Amino acid sequence: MSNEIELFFWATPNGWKISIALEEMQLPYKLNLVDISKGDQFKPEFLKISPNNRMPAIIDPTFIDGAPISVFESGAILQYLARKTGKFYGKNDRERILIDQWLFWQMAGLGPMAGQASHYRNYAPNLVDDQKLIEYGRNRYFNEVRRLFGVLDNQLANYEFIAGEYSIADMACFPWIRAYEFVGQDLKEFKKLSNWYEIINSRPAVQKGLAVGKESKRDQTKLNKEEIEEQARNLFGKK
Ligand SMILES: N[C@@H](CCC(=O)N[C@@H](CS)C(=O)NCC(=O)O)C(=O)O
Repeated sequence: MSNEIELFFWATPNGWKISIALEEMQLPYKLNLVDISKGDQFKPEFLKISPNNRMPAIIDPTFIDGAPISVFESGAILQYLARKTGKFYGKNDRERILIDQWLFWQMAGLGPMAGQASHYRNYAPNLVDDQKLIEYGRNRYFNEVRRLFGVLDNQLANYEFIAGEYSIADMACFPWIRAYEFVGQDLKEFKKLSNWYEIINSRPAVQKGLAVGKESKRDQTKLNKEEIEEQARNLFGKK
């Protein structure tokens, strides 16, 4: 069996993160094109390794325990490859923590926001009239969150918690699932996710964590005009 890493790839910024890393680390790899414009990302065999129907993803046939391993999410792939090779991930924990901060900044900020900016500049104008853009944008985000809730629901069909045992992955996702009403979702539609939500919500440490800072949070429905304007200036750059 070949030792080559299989790269599931399409030529986009997220795909290039991994092709660049593989080249930099001089790891041999086999390219599998996932033509996202043709819907390859929804093929069942691809969903088995990338349940969020997004590329890039990899399969490494030679994981340390001898069994192959698959990884999706470009940030997790970069961390995996860097750990595997011992390259480009700092010399000690202090350096790694610095790298992690910028990696997560890219994954959670630069990437998603630049992606949406590109969507609204390059794709949305072909899909909808200017007057309909607000409604279109609202629906786009609603549908995307609904899809993501569904991805987690599927994951929880196989695992009690997101990644097997209770972990920081559950702690990261829980507050956003808890905001389901705020983001227009009906949790009842997602059976496993609702069940997971109740289990996490009943943990005393979670309740303690949720109570932190409660008293300093302002009730949005009670803000006056000046407060609304100040908030809009600070949060959304409104002049
Ligand atoms: N957070 C993901 C994002 C990956 C992503 O958005 N990939 C896009 C192309 S750049 C994709 O596969 N899109 C397919 C789709 O939207 O169905 C990562 O960093 O791996």
